[in-house]
Amino acid sequence: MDSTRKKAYCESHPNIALIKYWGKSDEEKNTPINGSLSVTLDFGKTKTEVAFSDNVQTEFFLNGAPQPITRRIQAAIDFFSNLSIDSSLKTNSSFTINSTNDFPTAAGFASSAAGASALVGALAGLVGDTEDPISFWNERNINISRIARQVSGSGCRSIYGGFVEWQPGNDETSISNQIFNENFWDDFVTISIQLHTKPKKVPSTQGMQHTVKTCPWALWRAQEIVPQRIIDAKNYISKKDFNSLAEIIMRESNELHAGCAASFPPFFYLKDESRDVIDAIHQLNKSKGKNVAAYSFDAGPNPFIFTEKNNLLEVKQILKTLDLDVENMTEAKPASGIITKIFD
Ligand code: 2P0
Repeated sequence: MDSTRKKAYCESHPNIALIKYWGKSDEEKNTPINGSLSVTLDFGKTKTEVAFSDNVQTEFFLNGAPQPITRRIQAAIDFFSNLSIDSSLKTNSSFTINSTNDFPTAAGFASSAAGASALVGALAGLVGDTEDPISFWNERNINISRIARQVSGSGCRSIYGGFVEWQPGNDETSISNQIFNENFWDDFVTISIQLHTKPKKVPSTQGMQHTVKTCPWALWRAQEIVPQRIIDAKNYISKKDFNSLAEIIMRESNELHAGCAASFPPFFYLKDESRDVIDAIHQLNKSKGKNVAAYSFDAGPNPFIFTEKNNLLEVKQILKTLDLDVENMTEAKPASGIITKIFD
């Protein structure tokens, strides 16, 4: 069988950061100013199929529509087509990449993390001719989360399932690791609320660069606050101590958005409705005498609410009492990392 006729398929889930990445130490290599910690969630998946191509240029289609090959996507393509570690793996080839998202369109996800992870998982599977690209490339001293990171920072965390840590460091050392798999905390539930809002004005990449340059305490937070939080969060997850983890999750979200507001000029992702959700969760937690729910916001106004199954009904009831202009509300549980298949 001519291995160049094979195709690789990879599926990957999105992830939400409990401890946030919001700044790069090296813009070209896409390394972060601090570590982060996320949970991979089964809100939907990106499915990517990659084949070798006889064309000069790689072609990339997303949901059937041709896409530009960005510098960062090109970096992953170049990596897998110009490998110098093993001449049998050298392809010098271009690829045809077909990617689809089955996210409920209203789930409120930026799909870049799952997209980057599925792309790298498929390229790594195809070039290695393997359905276990993580191990295959690890054995060759290549950590594929590093390549996913170069495509999109948060993408390196979607390589793995469950709770995942992304280490800061340089191009070689900034990789992700699974801390606990997707079955570890079965009661951990996430609700995504998609509000009726327009697309965000400030893309994440641009927003985080601006924050690092102009928020006077952005680097201080990265160096002095986040490292201990990661240690604490891992400890609380290991004990399934939702009450303590919830405070970290909420502080992390608040500090990301405070950093945007403390940038100059400031910029804002949260809306009044987002703040109504924040108030409601704090009121609920106060009435319970402990944190039974936590909110987190990415670079947008849409809340992600974390809770445990036994409190899910009550949390949903509270959210329904708010006068939110909701387009969609979806629930998710921790999901697996990449799944790769090879076929002819
Ligand atoms: C995160 N976000 O930790 C943070 C929190 C959004 C808010 O990672 O420039 O698409 O491609 O590395 O990963 C979104 O930014 O940015 C993000 P790039 P990315 O999940």
